[in-house]
Amino acid sequence: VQAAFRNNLSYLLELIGSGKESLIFMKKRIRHLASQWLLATHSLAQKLKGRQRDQKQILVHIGFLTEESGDVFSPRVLKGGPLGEMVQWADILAALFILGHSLKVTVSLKELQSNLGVPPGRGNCPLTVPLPFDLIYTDYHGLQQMKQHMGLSFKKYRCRVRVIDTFGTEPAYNLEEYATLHGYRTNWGYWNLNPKQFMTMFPHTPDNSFMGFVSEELNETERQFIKSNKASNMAVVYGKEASIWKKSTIQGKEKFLAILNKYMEIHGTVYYETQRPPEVPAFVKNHGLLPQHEFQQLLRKAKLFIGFGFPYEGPAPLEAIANGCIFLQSRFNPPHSSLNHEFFRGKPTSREVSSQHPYAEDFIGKPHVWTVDYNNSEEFEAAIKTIMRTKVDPYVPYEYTCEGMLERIHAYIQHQDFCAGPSLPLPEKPQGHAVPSSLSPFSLSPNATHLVWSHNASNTPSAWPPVSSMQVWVSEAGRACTETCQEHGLVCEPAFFQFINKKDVFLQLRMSCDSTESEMSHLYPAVAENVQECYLQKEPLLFSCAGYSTKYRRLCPCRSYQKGQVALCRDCL
Ligand code: U2F
Repeated sequence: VQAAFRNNLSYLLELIGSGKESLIFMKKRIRHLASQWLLATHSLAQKLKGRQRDQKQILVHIGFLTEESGDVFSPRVLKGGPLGEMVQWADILAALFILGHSLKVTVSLKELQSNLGVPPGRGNCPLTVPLPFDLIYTDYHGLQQMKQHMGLSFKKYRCRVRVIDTFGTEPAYNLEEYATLHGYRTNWGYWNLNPKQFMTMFPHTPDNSFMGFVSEELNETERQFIKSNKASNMAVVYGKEASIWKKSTIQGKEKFLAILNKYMEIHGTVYYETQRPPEVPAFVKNHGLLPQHEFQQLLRKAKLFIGFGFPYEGPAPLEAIANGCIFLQSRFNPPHSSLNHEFFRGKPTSREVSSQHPYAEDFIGKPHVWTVDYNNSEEFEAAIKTIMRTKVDPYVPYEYTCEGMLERIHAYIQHQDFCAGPSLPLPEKPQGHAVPSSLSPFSLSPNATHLVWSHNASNTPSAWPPVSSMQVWVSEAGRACTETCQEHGLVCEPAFFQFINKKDVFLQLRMSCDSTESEMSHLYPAVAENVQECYLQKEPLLFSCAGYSTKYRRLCPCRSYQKGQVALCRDCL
């Protein structure tokens, strides 16, 4: 069945159900963004020009909102608790619905069971009926529930699952056997999924798929209005819970708040019950927690949105920038990660977070984003002074617009298939003779720095993203493929590892291999240059953009990407 774009969101609101504050928040958001979604639908429809799109049967099971996993978020919606996850789920639901798919939404175990066809009270009996869904979007909590209640079918159907996973899951943590042997076990488990089945809030780990959310775009009238109404001396502090003011992850807050107070009027939206929270200094104008729409109105007047180091990687800085603010944040030196910071401890990633919001730092940057050392009073004060003089326009990166999100999810749904095996046999046997270069699909670039795909169309494997967008680079020792690709204006593409996991590729790149082994390691394919040993990957689930070690130079499969839509290469739609 062809999927037809929908032009009305009211049926979705019925599907979502009611009762919980979290659901009320999500529905309010969907209602408020409805006109933006519809405009975006129109432009995407034009871009896709009536292309065939299959309608999928989709189950959305929001595990963290189920009573069975504690639902700690719903009671905190009106008290300054995290809203980022709800922002994202609201947008995912809107996008899937607008793209014309058939949706079921569940937020309790009972509903999950009845949708999966498990008779109530028959807990973990193995499912014998076929799964009535092509795709299931859920989270780590939901995954656990499905494993418990789907019996043997879980293994069979897990390739249809997509896991919404804010901070990301690196391959080394995902594969049970490997995680257990090498100290990558975490509370979140190891699910042996294809790492691309994990979908993140920001495009921070190319090993996972970037799902994202949307930030409201302003029309011309609103942009003009903002320009003439900005108060150049008004700052809003990022953080809606008093605890953020108390135990912010950066030291000496009093000092830099005092500096800021010399130049600007400081506003906050910190939740309180009856009295002003004692953590918030008297000179701060606190509005209390605002409804999302009013919070965004406040940002329209403000010049500066300032972060105290927590929360990490939330939606608010993008909203501030979309409303014409400059975002000022603290650099983390050394970077925060699961190895050194409580918040990330036990999360299935070793990613190093270089500031409160690395996406804002790396993908947006100046003039919208200033990342400074808060311990350096002079640097901090100079930044404030410059920010007050700097004019910026409201800005939303394309990948965070409604159209960008629709385009990306459309591409994933039509092209990502984790139920089919890899399209080439894996792994290649390292023994025997190397394939003569004339048969290799790659050719060496003129300056001999990297390989490009050069095979003629008839031999090109049908992969997504298309292999024509691939370049193969070798990392420096100690560098990950994530950064290596980035250095060349590209992005690491794990789907391409299968094509470069070959002895012949080392030879073509003029790496000398005295021996070639095939082993399980999230660092392979790689070469240990000092001993001239080359290593191929034995386990496709361990292909990792993120892995690095000073012992190895890694083979990195990179691809081009569209500016403002890093998830897609040219010709990827
Ligand atoms: C992040 O969660 P948070 O909810 O703390 O993220 P924020 O960036 O603060 O923003 C969430 C939304 O809260 C809204 C605002 C944002 O869309 O419009 N809001 C509001 O409605 N009223 C107000 O007064 C102020 C803001 C992240 F998203 C999570 O994934 C993490 O778990 C969490 C901890 O790192 O940080």
